[in-house]
Amino acid sequence: MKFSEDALEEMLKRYPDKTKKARKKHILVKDSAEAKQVIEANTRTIPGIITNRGCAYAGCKGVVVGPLKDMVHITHGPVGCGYYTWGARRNKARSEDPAQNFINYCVTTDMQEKDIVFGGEKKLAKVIDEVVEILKPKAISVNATCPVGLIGDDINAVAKAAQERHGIPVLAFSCEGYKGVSQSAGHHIANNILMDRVIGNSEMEEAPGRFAINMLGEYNIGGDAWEIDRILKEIGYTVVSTMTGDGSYEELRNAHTADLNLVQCHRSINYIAEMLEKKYGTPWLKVNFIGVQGTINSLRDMAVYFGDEDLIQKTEEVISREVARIQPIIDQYRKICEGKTAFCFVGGSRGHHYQGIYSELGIDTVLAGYEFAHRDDYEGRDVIPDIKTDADSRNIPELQVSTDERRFRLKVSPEKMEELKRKIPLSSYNGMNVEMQEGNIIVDDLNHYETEEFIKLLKPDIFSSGIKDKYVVQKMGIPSKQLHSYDYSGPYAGFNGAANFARDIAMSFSTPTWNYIVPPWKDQPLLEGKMVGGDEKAC
Ligand code: CFM
Repeated sequence: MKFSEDALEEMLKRYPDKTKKARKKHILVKDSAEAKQVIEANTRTIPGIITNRGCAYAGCKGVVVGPLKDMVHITHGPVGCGYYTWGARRNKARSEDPAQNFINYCVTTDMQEKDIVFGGEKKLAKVIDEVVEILKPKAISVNATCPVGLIGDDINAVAKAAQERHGIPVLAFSCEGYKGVSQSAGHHIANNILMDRVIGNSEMEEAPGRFAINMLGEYNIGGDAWEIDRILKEIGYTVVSTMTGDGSYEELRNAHTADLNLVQCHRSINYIAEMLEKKYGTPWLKVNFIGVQGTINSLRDMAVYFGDEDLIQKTEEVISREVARIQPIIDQYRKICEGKTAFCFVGGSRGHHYQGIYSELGIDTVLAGYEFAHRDDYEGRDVIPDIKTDADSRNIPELQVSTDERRFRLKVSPEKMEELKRKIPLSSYNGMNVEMQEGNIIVDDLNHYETEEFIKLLKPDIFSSGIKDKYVVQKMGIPSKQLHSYDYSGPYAGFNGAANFARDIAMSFSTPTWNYIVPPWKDQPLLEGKMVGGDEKAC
């Protein structure tokens, strides 16, 4: 074991008793000798703790809905909520019709105190009218922020009236920030409405080409989806829609025609994947296009699913050509990276997905975790029946879908499906814990105190996380790589992405900058304080 329970106890000892008990359930040391390692996840962050989590509005508008480029996304709320979801996530988009690409716009109702007192519905209706007049989008989304729910604005009624007035879809998302315990709630709300109002609402009955797929849970951060698209199209796949990076309302309407759904980020979009299977009979396959090996495995699994000889051959041709081109570049960078250690703490998928590429570079991920994932993202989907639904989860409506009698068709026979399930991850995801090395640590909702303490204990060579903790870590003299926005770089997916990632990580290790940093606490007096024994109110 690389990390002892004693060290963990020592670290947690600083918490008041109740907090310590609660946090302990969110931390695991990987130990395969234990039959089943259970982790607590998707529960409320204890008030006062500095978490990296976001809110339901961030998960809905910022993550799932926002990247749809031919829609205008209106933030109904204070200007700050709009501002902080404006461009920071780097979900890129381009369009053949630049007049229908609104990705760089930030539209908000800019709620003021007056609106909180007298209501914001009229203001929202006016903003929708202005958007239609000036930008003429194909569709509009209205995204609720906390005050909207608190004062009781009826955004559904406003959206419905505007839809009738203008003759374009106006979708209302009741994703008030406080719903659920994190942005995960917002993903679910967004999934429900996209499934209910957008997917399948076109006249298209057949996919526009062979081997038709939807790419789910890929948000084109730093151009990732473009690199995946390049590879898939070269092999011969027809990409019907990408949800939702560089995606569009228009494409999404046709998603029912695909033969297979690929799921990159399980956490944010597993709801749509399941509903598409139930409604249209389209199976979903878990893929991971991060890392050379992850990309190869995903491409081979897809080829197995379709079982077409020419497709299998083309897949292998592309893999050998790309590996021959990319591997020598990665091998150069690996010389710099080999033997190093990393922390890999990201939202709900990347904490797992990036471990593969780290290990390809010879880097051991000694600590990993998710901000807001659920137990199945750690322990695998088998655990879903054991997850207790609490009051926070019940707050999010479950959309009941049924089979579409006209459009449902089995893409593969039940026997073939069983056979395929034994070979490839169809309707299945094993979770992060499986791939963690013995003795390494898994932490759910890692907070800032624990970040600093774990860094002191494990002394990682690189810390990968987000903007909220990046600078604290850098001031400790440790390189930090943002795996949310990629720090202005990318793409990191696919073959070209793997080479970019290797270059950026090697660059972090090679710069002498870290030796010059003197954190403020090294040469300035510190205020000392202490907790009063075990009394929760004292912190
Ligand atoms: Fe999925 Fe994401 Fe992630 Fe996520 Fe996010 Fe993101 Fe993320 Mo930041 S959808 S769960 S809500 S892969 S914005 S593109 S990087 S926390 S790990």
